[in-house]
Amino acid sequence: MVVLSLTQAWLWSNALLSLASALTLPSPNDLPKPKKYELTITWEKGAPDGVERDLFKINGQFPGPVLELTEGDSVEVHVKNKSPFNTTIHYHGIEMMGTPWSDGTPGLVQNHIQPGCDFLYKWKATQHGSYWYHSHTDLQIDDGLFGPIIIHPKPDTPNPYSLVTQDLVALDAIKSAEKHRYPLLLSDWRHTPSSQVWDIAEKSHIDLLCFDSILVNGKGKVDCLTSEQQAPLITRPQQTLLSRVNGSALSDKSCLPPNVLATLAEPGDLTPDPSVIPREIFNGCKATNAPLDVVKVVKSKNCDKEKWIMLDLIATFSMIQAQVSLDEIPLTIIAADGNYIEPKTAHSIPMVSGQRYTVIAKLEKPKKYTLRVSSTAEPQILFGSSVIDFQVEAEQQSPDPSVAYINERGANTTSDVVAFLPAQGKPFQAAPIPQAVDGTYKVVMRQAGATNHWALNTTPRPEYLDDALPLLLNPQPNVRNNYTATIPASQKWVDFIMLQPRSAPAHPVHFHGRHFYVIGQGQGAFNWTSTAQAAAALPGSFNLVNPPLRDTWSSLASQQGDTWLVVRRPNDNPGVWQVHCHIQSHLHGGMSMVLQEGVDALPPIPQEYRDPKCGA
Ligand SMILES: *[C@@H]1O[C@H](CO)[C@@H](O)[C@H](O)[C@H]1NC(C)=O
Ligand SMILES: *[C@@H]1O[C@H](CO)[C@@H](O)[C@H](O)[C@H]1NC(C)=O
Ligand SMILES: *[C@@H]1O[C@H](CO)[C@@H](O)[C@H](O)[C@H]1NC(C)=O
Ligand SMILES: *[C@@H]1O[C@H](CO)[C@@H](O)[C@H](O)[C@H]1NC(C)=O
Ligand SMILES: *[C@@H]1O[C@H](CO)[C@@H](O)[C@H](O)[C@H]1NC(C)=O
Ligand SMILES: [Cu+2]
Repeated sequence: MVVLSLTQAWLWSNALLSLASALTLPSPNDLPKPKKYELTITWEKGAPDGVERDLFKINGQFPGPVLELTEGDSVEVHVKNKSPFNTTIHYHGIEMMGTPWSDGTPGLVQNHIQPGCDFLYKWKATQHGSYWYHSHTDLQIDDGLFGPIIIHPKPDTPNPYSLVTQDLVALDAIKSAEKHRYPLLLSDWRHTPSSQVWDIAEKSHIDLLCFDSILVNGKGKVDCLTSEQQAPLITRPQQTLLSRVNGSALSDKSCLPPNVLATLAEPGDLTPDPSVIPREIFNGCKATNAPLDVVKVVKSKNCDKEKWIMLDLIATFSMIQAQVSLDEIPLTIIAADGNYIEPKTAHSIPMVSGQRYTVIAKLEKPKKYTLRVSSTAEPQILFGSSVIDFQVEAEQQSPDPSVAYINERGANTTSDVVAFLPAQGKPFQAAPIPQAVDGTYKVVMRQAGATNHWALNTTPRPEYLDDALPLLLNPQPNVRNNYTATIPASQKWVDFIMLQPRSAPAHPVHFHGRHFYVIGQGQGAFNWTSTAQAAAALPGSFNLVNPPLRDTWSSLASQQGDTWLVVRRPNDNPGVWQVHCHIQSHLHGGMSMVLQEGVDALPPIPQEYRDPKCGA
């Protein structure tokens, strides 16, 4: 019997669906059982870096529990909101094939899950690799509302391990590492809840408020540097900014001070007012010695011939970008945003908010190895770490501290240190990408009238739309505004040309729904109307053969002039999808737009999503 998957069924029209059910749907007994999770959200006290504050917990823990799935699984996530805030849960990087209603975006596909209410998300794990779930409401990621998703590949999914080694013992050890992989969630953390931080940003029109620590899996400590320790770590761009204000210096939290940040406002912007920022946001650093995250890896004497580990690095950053490195151990990157790549070995990896890398490494000498996360963002010197505690049965562990490849700014400590370049992440067994597209959309990423207001396409998306009737239930194909693009189902492949005019930081651009190919990126004005013209003029800036396949990618900073990014994406998954900057304050400041994709060919929306009840 032909088994029609649920996903396929959802994609069919009503009429075909009933025909299909009559002919080919398996009996209920044959259907695979969905993998069910219950996530109960609460707002409680916690002290991730040794300083107590209010934060979100999920099932009593921060970060939330791992959703551990296998490619092909049907998944049901029952979210119970026992916090005092509206919320929604988004599954970052999950393409939601045929289930746009479970994407978790307020005002796009659902309304907020209000305090005391429930919501049942249903989707299918059509991919494998590392992902994460997180709130898509307000700045709740900054308050800890997230957790990891690991999707194991099906046994017959081709993998790139034989490009790492041909040795059968090593391959066996890698396969066993794959079964016991470790998610590592990397976050920048503040002692002040996000709603207060946003209020301060709104009053001061300064959005680069200090962080207090970096956490790995919700654990970290506060480090304070003296001005003597800061001095050698000050980067040249930071020095340039400091020199704008006579006599200014980094604050004791190692941040550019508010009066320097105020100089980032451009003519016409609302005037920043540093005086309304409470002193403790930038000053009053108090070091803590809270416990770090420890991954204990034990090599047993008899059964392990070699020990490999697989780590899923997940950047849950609110704002920063960082360099990630494991002391003394080169990392072999095998997947980017869940997609296998041709493996590349490096000593450090740059990550921006939302991105994931799956890495493997061979451990030999028993030792405690430090995993370092060092911010490379200008506003602050910020770094954190965790520990890989490697023990070998019946062997003495080396007491020596591990030797770092990178410093507190993510810079190499010796000239031998190699950093991974994301553009080198070529898909493993890449299928050819189409050389022409059916539609081209130009969007302008810009600051919108204040240093904390942003737009993804010229005009910020107003926040009140989060509480409107979800567009998925009421598509508006004729709407004309700058923050909505309507892409008819007839356009099978589409290019997005993302333009970034003068003076802005790099933005981690994230598309919901299907992943995209990063086909071009460069500096200077983008004078062309299509990718084909641009690629003909600047062949060195484009890759139409084996471009990276991602769901989150950093634009180039534009402090030295305009930059641009071109991504190519299939339009084969009808829905209402958000595109936005993953920096939480930029998203909340309006840097977001909506794609109504194939809304002329939407799958029938199940009644439970048309008419959600408070308690599911
Ligand atoms: C900063 O100091 C320089 C000399 O050291 C002086 O020329 C300049 O006017 C000062 N700028 C301000 C804004 O005080
Ligand atoms: C870092 O690498 C660069 C390029 O290889 C090299 O010039 C520089 O000296 C290195 N830094 C240190 C501290 O070794
Ligand atoms: C919570 O969500 C509901 C439904 O979208 C909305 O009406 C209400 O205004 C929201 N409350 C807050 C405080 O945002
Ligand atoms: C939309 O963007 C264009 C420029 O791309 C701008 O001229 C126009 O004013 C914007 N529309 C609105 C309503 O802001
Ligand atoms: C784009 O056009 C501007 C103005 O017409 C011109 O100054 C610039 O050199 C052009 N850039 C490229 C890369 O062709
Ligand atoms: Cu941004």
